[in-house]
Amino acid sequence: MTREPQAAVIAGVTVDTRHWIDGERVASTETFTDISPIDGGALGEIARGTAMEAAAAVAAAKAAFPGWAATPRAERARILHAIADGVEKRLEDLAIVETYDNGALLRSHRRGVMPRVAHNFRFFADWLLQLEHEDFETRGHTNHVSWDPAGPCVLITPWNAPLMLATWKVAPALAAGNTVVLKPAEWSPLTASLLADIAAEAGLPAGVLNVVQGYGSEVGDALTSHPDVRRISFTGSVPTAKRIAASAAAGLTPLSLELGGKSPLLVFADADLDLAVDLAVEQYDNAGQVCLAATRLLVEEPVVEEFTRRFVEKASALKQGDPRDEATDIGPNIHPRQLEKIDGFVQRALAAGARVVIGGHRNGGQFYAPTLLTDIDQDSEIVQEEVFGPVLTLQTFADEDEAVRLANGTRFGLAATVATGDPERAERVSGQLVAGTVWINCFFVRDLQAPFGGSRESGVGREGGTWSFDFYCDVKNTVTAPKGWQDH
Ligand code: TXE
Repeated sequence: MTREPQAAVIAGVTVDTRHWIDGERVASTETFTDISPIDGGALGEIARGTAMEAAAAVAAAKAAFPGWAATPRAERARILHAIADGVEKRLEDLAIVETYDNGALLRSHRRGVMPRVAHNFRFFADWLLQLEHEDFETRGHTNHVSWDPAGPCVLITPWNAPLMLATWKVAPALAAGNTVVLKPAEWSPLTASLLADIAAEAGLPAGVLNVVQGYGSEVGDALTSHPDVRRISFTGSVPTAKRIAASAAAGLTPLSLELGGKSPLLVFADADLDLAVDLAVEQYDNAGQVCLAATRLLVEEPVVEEFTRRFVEKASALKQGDPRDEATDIGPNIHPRQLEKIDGFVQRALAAGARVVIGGHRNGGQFYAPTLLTDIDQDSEIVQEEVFGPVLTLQTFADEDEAVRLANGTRFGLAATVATGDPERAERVSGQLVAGTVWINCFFVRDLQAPFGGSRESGVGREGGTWSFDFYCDVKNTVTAPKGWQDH
């Protein structure tokens, strides 16, 4: 249908549903309907971008690049802090809109996610100011290494933590002096639009941040194959990543990929079992739509019975329901298609002989019951493929070697969690795990200065602290001859 999208009003908050290109709102002739996972209701008509808007956004980013790149670091940092101020000022609006849009808990958005969004800007602003490579000498010559901005960056982001994941990329890209075209996921397009408003109010010049809405299949190629794009950063699925990587390869455009996972939680018999159970139940957060989630529970044989008993008791007490309700622990899954996909994985696992410990079925509306499946083979689909729903599997191991073999036995390598009371074991095991992040007796602790990313099919490259600047900058070495060189 051809319509002129303008705005959606979500619980009293107005969100412009057009693109944001070169400091202006731009409509598309076509729109798509954004649906809330809470009740399936329409939230608004969103501009359905085409190659034309993608090209306009990259052109705006290209035109704005020299000015922003030449802006002194202190001024760039000041504007990033002003964006963080704006996020904090509109924190409640952002939290509410995000909850309506992707169904994750309002209390998490209020207390965890949106404060972290502000922190993303503050952190990279401050990191920029202290970013120096040491100069060094070679036979009297000085080497000066500088972090030069790279150019327009295309940032493509998913729906499971929309603004959080977008700003992990937007903040370092802008801090480094680059300009940005952000393409948020079509299932959760709204907070990116609010971010554009906030950035403009904070004084970010026109064209420095652009937001293109639409389906990845329709605007994606135009963005990722554009010859003026200097960096592509993507968080999402493996198949889409491979397509983007092929497109980036054609233009030799550097890219960073943060993809899915099938991370293990290893529970050794010497672990604090209550802690291990807490860590396991935490994996249902965000209805299981977390790339880092430790969805494979690997438990040492002597404690599996007791672990399972305590897990079932705790997981059964989780309250599934309206994500706006403070008492809710698990909200809906993002989209009917995602629910379909989750149930497909579970039903195929059951048909292949898996046993349900808890759940294993839909739970009305757009909910899937928190599920634990056991009696499964390492090679089975449910162990090997990312479900991206509240579905965990339980396997046992006899010793450390088997634990490591099972843990490493998928094509992913994003994260791993180890529960053990033995520090030497923790060191030994973590040293053998293939994972970008290993947590020992904890989960989800993430300092922005730490490297974050995945091995194998979980990704390419790392984000965080210096690693982000390594990616978003063209690092240059300037070698100067000794004083008096002209006398030679
Ligand atoms: O992802 P896509 P989907 C995994 C998870 C989930 C599955 C599918 O297992 O079930 O992926 O999710 C844009 N060129 N993760 O289909 O397609 C798209 O518009 C350029 C894990 O939603 O990868 C969106 O903005 N862009 C993950 C973004 O890519 C394209 C988070 C992600 O969508 C494009 C999300 C194209 N050709 C899903 N096609 C994680 N790592 O956390 C699509 N897009």
